[in-house]
Amino acid sequence: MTLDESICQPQEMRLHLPYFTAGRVVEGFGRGSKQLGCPTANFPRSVVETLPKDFIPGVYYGWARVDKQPVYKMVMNIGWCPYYNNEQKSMETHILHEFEDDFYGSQLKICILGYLRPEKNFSSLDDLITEIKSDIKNAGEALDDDNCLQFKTHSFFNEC
Ligand code: ADP
Ligand code: RBF
Ligand code: MG
Repeated sequence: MTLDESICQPQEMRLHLPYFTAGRVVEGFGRGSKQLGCPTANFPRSVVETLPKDFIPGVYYGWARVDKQPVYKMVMNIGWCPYYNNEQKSMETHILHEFEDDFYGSQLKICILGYLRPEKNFSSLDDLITEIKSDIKNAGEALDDDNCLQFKTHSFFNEC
């Protein structure tokens, strides 16, 4: 089974996944995602602007590498965060690993493999956090599939 057949949904995303990109980690909205148990490494506008125009906003999973550290699982949000109604589109990556220190300014490489769900609004911050925890679990499980594991060692992560 090819990657397209197994995990690239919705249909329109078949053209774009897997999607590889990289950039420096910048300061995000400073809302204390870290305190909520879900720090997100934000990409600069230059990286967000290179996304294809028809790349669907939503929650995605894939692999991530910070500088020369190992490649880890990641889950990310792409869009305007309806709960916060942001004016600018963002790409924020939560890496499924406990880092000892922040890594602002580091190079972050990601490979996006699959789509989990659209961005949603929530009636409380607790509901948003509960949904994010479920996303983390779903991403972790999806990435254990052989169709995803093969991308963990992709040469993209070793190129300078
Ligand atoms: P900001 O609003 O500046 O993005 P966050 O509260 O989202 O702040 O924290 C993000 C920062 O936390 C990242 O830029 C990174 O330096 C650090 N960080 C530590 N652990 C992780 C992790 N597991 N995933 C993503 N970022 C992490
Ligand atoms: N923000 C939303 O407004 N709606 C969402 O459905 C949503 N889903 C997210 C899923 C994941 C896995 C992550 C990491 C973030 C998500 N966010 C969502 C973004 C969240 O609001 C953001 O990380 C914080 O506002 C900090 O910028
Ligand atoms: Mg962030």
